[in-house]
Amino acid sequence: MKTRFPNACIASRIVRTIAIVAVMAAAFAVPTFINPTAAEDGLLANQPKSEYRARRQKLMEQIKNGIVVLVGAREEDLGEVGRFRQKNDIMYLTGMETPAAYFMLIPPGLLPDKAAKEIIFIPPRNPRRERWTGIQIGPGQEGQQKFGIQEAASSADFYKRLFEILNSSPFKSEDSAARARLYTIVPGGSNATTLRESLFVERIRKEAPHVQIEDVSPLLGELRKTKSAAEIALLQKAIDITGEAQRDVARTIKPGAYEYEVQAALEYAFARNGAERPGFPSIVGSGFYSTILHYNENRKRIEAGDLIVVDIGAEYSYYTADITRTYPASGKFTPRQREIYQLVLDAQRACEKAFKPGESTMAQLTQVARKVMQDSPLRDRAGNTLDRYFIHGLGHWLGMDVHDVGNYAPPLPPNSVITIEPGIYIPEEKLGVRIEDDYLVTDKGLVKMSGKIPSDPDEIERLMSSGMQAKPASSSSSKRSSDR
Ligand SMILES: [Mn+2]
Repeated sequence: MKTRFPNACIASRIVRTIAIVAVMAAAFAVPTFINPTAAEDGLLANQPKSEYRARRQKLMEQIKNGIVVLVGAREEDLGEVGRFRQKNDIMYLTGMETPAAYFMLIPPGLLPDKAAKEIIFIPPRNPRRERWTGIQIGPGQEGQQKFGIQEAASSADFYKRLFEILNSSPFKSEDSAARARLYTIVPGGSNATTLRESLFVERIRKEAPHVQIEDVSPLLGELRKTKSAAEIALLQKAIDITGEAQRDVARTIKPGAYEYEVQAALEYAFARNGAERPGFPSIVGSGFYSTILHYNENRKRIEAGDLIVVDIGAEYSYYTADITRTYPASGKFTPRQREIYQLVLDAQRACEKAFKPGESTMAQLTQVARKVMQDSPLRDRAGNTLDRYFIHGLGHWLGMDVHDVGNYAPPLPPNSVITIEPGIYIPEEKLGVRIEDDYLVTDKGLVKMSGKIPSDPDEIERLMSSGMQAKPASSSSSKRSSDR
């Protein structure tokens, strides 16, 4: 397993990111249905406009019998403390961060005598509000120019335009198989973050009950599952920033420190390196809490002898890393901690080795990890093998969502990005170990994108001891050094 760019530092990665993005801009042909006058230059959220256009084109090729409508995020959805973040699906297709927007895609020939159309609906300019919010690009020429989209209409006209289409003849055909559909996000369950989509679906069901509504999520999931070079570059950047943060974690952990101090250090490393936010709540779990998978209160004092599971991911330009390391509070693993740590690492390495391009599925790799634990001579206090303490899935897609979208059943396709994160959690020993890395799937094998971040137990101990020596000598740290 080799890292792709083993010697690159963060700064050179930024240059590389820009270079890759520029190459991608040139590589994508302009689809014919798009307004050719739209500006070709410029990036949206660090990706070329042509990239978003190619995604819309791909989606349109798959949906010929209906329109697609997506509802964007609103500022008020995020409450008093939230900073605006666009919803991932609409962001993926448009690169548009305007609050309270809608997106519509109409394939060619669906409406009689009408060409294909892609429309964003955004709020009209409001100079008084812009004194508070800063400049918001409005509908019309400026919106079309800025977002490289065929039409930028006013969101005030959204429902009028939508119902005109939904009440046109293709949506009212007698033959239900031939009838045009409305493709949108149909949320499952009552999830607050998808509430706006639910309200949209409810309104259509009420006001246009004849319309057949289809969930577009599976199609978008498959599109988002495989990443372009520009997306991979952004993920690599998020991963590198997270690597910097894990190094700071190793320097901060010591007996007597609080979990939130570790959180502060790592989130400072995120911000310092340009990450917009953590991609998910940072997990710093020490002692017993190392065995709680999604512990993120981070309030406990770290005690000598604890293991600390640190599961974190920086988000950079809408793409998040997800990397877990496990550290010994005192800078050195106990023999018991080390043997379990090594077993988890062996399980991860076995998965890397077992991976076969075009064949391996996530379920098969999970079995590989499980078998390593079953075959190990290590036991719990009752004499059981330790696979029973591997209580979660082996990994997941990684992308705009930390648990990214897409079907897991087929073999892992080239250009998908996955995590491999075996873990063993033994509450009665207050001992949890998880090791999580991020991998690019290629047709030649896995590329470990987080390979520069140490995970070998000796390297972890070395990293921690260099951190302890770098600090002004306190009595406790000098004592720990002499213990070794
Ligand atoms: Mn994960």
